[in-house]
Amino acid sequence: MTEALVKIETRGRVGLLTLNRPKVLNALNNQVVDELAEALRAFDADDGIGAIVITGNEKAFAAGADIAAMKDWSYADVYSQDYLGHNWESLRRIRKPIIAAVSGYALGGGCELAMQCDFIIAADNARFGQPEINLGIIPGFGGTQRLPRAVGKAKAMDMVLTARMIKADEAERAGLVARVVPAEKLLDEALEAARVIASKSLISVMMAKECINRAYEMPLNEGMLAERRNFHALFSTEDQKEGMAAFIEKREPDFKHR
Ligand code: CO8
Repeated sequence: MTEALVKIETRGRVGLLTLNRPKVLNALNNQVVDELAEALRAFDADDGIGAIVITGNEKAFAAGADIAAMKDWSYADVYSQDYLGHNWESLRRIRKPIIAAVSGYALGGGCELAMQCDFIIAADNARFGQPEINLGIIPGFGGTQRLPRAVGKAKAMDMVLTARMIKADEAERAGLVARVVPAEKLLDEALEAARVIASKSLISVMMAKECINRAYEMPLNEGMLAERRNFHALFSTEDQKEGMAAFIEKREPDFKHR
């Protein structure tokens, strides 16, 4: 039996996925991505889970796609297997929030995987980069698309064209990461953020995620309308009644959908 490359755990209502190929700095091959996609789909379908954390180890979140696996592939090989298509795309369809807890290197596909998550919490030793240009290729899982949306064109061009890595503090200033924390507190901080999210009404959490993601796909007017209609729809839920009643009654809400 092949060894699992993604460790799957639960902490209360939080699903925790740990990339586990430490000898190659968690380089992402098809097996890792298949396991990741399958675990994410299972957590998404599990009523006991309200939020998910993806992490690596102290030295690397992931140092990119597996160069050793890719090096001899031809155009026909990558095209026919739709490399970066199928399972990589399925990560986009997960409806529950996913936090990337990044320590050490998040390079190439590793940086792209982190950006694919809903937000990134970085350890102070984190390094982000898109070094594909050094290999005679370009980013292939959103680095030319999500990175400029996150950090703006100038910094994205700088990172993609020169392969310059940025440290956690620069990544935070640029808007790539939500928080920077001391390395030894990274997992606790990410799990606590996920626990907080998982304590809310899942239906409003998923709707908020969906609306924010639409901001990337839609013109402002359409996005505003989609937000307003979803806002209206939430008034049909028990959780809206409970959340507002709890506020007025000065108590914690007891949400049904979580
Ligand atoms: N693929 C395969 N093996 C890797 C990778 C990788 N991406 N990164 C590191 N390794 C291996 C090394 O070969 C080495 O193996 P060994 O011990 O057998 O020699 C081991 O991990 C440790 O690495 P180093 O000895 O190099 O460690 P250092 O601390 O000296 O350097 C670095 C760390 C700077 C991170 C260095 O390892 C490095 O530059 N790695 C490659 C980074 C890179 O180029 N990443 C981009 C890859 S291409 C890509 O991601 C395309 C994106 C397509 C989308 C994919 C979707 C997810």
